[in-house]
Amino acid sequence: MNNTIVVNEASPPEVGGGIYLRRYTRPVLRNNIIVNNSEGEIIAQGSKQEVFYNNIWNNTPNNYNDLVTSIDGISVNPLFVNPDSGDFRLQPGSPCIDAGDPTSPLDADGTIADLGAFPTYHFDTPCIWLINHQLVDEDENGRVDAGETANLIVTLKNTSFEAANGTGHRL
Ligand SMILES: [Ca+2]
Ligand SMILES: [Ca+2]
Repeated sequence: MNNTIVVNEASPPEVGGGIYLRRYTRPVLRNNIIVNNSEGEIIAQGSKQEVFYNNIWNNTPNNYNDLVTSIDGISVNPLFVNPDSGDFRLQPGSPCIDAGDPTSPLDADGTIADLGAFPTYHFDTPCIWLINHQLVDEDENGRVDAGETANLIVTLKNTSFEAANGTGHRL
């Protein structure tokens, strides 16, 4: 789930430049972006795949081959920020934003999951997220005992496309 698979190649006669699904497997492909791959995007051999909520687009010579189960998803340009330089984040307005399975865990901004590995959050101003925190006590026994000091280590990330300067940013 939530992979971004771009510009993979399989040399003929090999197939499955994007994903190759062997017979008798039952994978679930969900919330992925699979674009611009060559020699076959998803190749399936008679297995029962569940392929939902993916953006599968512009793969050559085709997007699917021999898939058994129904397919539900989109096939459009994902509007990466700068794929030529390896930046596969989603531009604001990308059709992959909020296009994931509504029953998947929500993105960090509380919206429906984006497709792919790099969700874009819904803020028009820089926003800094608390993505991890850890309380480290002196003797590392997991509690701050009476008279003991501890360090709170926080990890913040600016999830927007702009620098966050000054004050007033949301945590
Ligand atoms: Ca989202
Ligand atoms: Ca302690």
